[in-house]
Amino acid sequence: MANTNGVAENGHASTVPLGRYLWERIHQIGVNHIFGVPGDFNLTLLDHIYDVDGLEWVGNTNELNAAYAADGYARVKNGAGCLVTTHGVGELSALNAIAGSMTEQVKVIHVVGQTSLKMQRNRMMIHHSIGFSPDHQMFNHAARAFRVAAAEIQKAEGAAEEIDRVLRECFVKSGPVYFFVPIDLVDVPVPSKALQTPLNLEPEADSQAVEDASRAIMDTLSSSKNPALFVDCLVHRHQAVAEAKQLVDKLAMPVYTSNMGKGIIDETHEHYVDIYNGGPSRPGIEKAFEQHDLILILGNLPSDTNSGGFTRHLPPNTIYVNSHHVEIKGWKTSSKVPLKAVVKKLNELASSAKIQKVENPKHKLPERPLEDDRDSKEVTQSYIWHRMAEWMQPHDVVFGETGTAAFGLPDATFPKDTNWITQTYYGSIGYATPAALGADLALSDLTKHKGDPRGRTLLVTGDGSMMLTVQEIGNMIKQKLQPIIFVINNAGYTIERVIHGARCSYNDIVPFNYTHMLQFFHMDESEAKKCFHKATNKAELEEILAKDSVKNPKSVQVVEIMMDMLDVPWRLSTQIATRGP
Ligand code: TPP
Repeated sequence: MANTNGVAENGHASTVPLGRYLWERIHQIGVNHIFGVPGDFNLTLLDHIYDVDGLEWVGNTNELNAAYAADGYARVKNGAGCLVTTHGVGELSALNAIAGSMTEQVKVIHVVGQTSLKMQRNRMMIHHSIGFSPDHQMFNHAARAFRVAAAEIQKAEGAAEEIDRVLRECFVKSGPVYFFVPIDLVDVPVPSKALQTPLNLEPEADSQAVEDASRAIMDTLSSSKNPALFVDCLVHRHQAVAEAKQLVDKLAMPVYTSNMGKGIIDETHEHYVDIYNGGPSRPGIEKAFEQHDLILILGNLPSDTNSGGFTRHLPPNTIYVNSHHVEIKGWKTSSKVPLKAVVKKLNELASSAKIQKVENPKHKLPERPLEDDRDSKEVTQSYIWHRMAEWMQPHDVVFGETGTAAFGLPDATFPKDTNWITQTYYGSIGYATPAALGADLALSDLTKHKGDPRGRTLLVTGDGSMMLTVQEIGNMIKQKLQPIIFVINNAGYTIERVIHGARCSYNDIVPFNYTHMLQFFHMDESEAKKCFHKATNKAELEEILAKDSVKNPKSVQVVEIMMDMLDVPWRLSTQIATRGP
């Protein structure tokens, strides 16, 4: 016999409500926190979250922030993040962030509470719909280009299988997926038997094709005189970080990365060289990279902002280990050759391969030149990023928001096990603040459930970007989180100023008085005073960085840093100068 939740008293229910099935599965694949905003079409669906042990509702101040938070959570967990929105108004507000997750191949699960089947069939003029005979699926259709799969649930039969299929797609393709749940289907019973078997989230692999491709890669590497490895961000998305690190040890070749792949390979590793970004690379790197006669690229993402405005020069025989296939000497494997399986196989083959020993060219590069402005008392772009990197600790999660931070931080060498997060390809400003909320929750999860050391979340954002999604700082306080937020106060959109219209009013912003921010977001007045810090020059910044309460935060810390409105990192000015067509 089943209880009110459809769960049998012997613990093995034959059915569960559809809503519960969905949450059980989402929890099983590693999600512990649900982001989103309630609405009258998802309330009963939200009720079922509380039925699942270990699953917690977080809630956000708007749906855009919820989707960004789910993205940040997913990146830190190296799994999926999840948000819930309501029909029309809610799902549409999340769409920009979902598009970002699609572009950057992040696993975000978007659950939409829809109008009832009857309302949909009769095209009723229900609130949040459009027009006189509204198509209630209009919003669903608008989101088609921004997801890798969707479950458009219209009946109980087959719904459980559809949920499983779509969750699997989220991992296999690494991207956002949607679940559209009509409000009248939330409580219909669906078979629960499948819940006893964990979902298989691994992509299907043709083992012979994986073996053949890996052997071909090893043969080509062995015949090269000066090979190198390039590790990019899709290695992370396809959950092959551990395997890639192992390969770096085994191949013992020089390793380069991109702006987005930074941090995957320990930057203090003996074989790590630097970011190779075509023209905007550190002095000496472009030349060193271009001397290699063969490059093995893992998880390439060659967008303009991730390739120095398309100025990378790769030898014609470059080997690409892509998400689902390998390209070698112009020959492409089938699509059943997943990245992780290939890197694993390469590790097996590497022990017996005879690969040319190549010295790390880093040791022959000139020292970083001293900055012209090193004696400046002001906080400058050429000073701050290296200083910040010295201050970082292993296991930190570091966000560089689109703006000068995203171009400045890549210049600095991070400690081991730093998780570097930027939205370098999609570049939607406002991303990093809510994503940092998601990340800090994910860090708590990892400590609680896996015993990982509690890393810190460092959010480095421009004042212009933070304005878009600043409300989520209130949520950080509410959730008792402890990120350290560095706000670059350079009086507006500096990155845009250096592209065009340096002093035009369109690059000015609405100025904030950050002194009151934490209190406005309901931090206790005396605590808020201790948690807000302002640096108008280097000496003040040094004092702040030395404080134990900032180094080892127990609550949200805000550090406002005053900088010049036209000062930019060299990587940004070089990238602008070398911009492709
Ligand atoms: N709107 C969105 C949603 N995303 C964008 N990328 C832009 C507009 C264009 N844009 C890119 S960077 C930027 C703008 C407006 C300014 C960022 O300024 P800020 O955060 O203050 O950083 P700074 O460059 O000053 O360090």
